[in-house]
Amino acid sequence: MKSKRLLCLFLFMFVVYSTWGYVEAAPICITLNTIQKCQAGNFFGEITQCCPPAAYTKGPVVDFIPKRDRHPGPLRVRKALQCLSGDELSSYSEKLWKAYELMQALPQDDPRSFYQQNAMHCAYGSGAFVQDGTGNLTIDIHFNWYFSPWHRMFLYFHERILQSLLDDPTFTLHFWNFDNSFDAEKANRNKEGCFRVGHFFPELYSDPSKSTFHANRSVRPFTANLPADLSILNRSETPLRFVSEAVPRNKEVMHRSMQPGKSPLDFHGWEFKYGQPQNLNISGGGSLEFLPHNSIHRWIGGSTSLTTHAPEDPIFYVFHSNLERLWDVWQRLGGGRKDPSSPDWLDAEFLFYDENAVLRRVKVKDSLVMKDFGYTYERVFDESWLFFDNSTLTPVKPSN
Ligand SMILES: [Cu+2]
Repeated sequence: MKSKRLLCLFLFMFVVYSTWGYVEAAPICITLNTIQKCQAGNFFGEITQCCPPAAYTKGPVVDFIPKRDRHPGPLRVRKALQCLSGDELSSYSEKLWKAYELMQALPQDDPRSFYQQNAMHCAYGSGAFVQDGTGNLTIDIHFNWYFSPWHRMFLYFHERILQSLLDDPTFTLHFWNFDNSFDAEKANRNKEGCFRVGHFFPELYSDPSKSTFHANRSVRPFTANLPADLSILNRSETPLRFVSEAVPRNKEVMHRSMQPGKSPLDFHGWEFKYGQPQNLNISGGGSLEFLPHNSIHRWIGGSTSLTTHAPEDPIFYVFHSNLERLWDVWQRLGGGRKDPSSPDWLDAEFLFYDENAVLRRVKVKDSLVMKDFGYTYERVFDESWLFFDNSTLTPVKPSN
């Protein structure tokens, strides 16, 4: 661990004192220096001011190793929102709404506040952070291979803050199972899990009187019986109006996005290393980020379609929990699906604020095993896209 810290320090010094202007590729490391030197961001022309509050940039920084540090006790289960019912639905709704009320009531300059949750994502996503010692090379966690690990860590600390505000370490952020377009309840009556269609916008996030509501959305999430459209990005702003149209296309998008690919980068996105300029090409995103993820952002619309504002809508956190679940599913499918093995990815480090507003440092290599973070996901009907009947695509089977 110490040697990696030294590696980051060495790289910083190397660039500062280098007279050749040539930088060896290495992992991106966000340090206290990075946070302290945060600047106005620029997201495709939108000038952003989303740096962490100055009073919280002095440190200390505490390492967080999920496998070692996670909460004791059984794994918490993130459940599919479409299957919550009865008492479980009532008690979960009350807690969820209360948690966001409390988070939204925190002062804007508290790193745990709802305002700062968006700001952190914005800082990491609009070039507000500059790679240490490079002068002007900015950082982004979209359109490249940091997408999945960074968002997993971000959600994890977001959930820890919600738990702390509720004073309930068992509180769990559930997920919007937007990829499931099939009703498989009858066929799976005796199996444990959720087999209901999941592609409609979750009702828990649709009530204007509740803290999980967000008015700045397009009409699509508010339109009854309109399924999420996972290929909207590839066509136009007009979503598929009927379930019969959306189902086959969603299935195809999901199947393709979850393929092994020719290299791990097909799933994870383009490499992005220390000393390289930030990539602003949307095609740099891996198959999960590029199509289902970007399509859901656009389909919800409003502020959710903007990187700099998307986490202002609480739905952000439950559709992203489904994306990180899908990373876990992809890993477990096997068949050549493997995360990158490059140290330039594995040794990258990011900083987040925890429930005590303390900066925590997590490495990509410590974020690869979901269960290390202390939770798992309810079984859902991934078979809805797993066995795609199309001769041009290779059918895949789950390994467990
Ligand atoms: Cu993001």
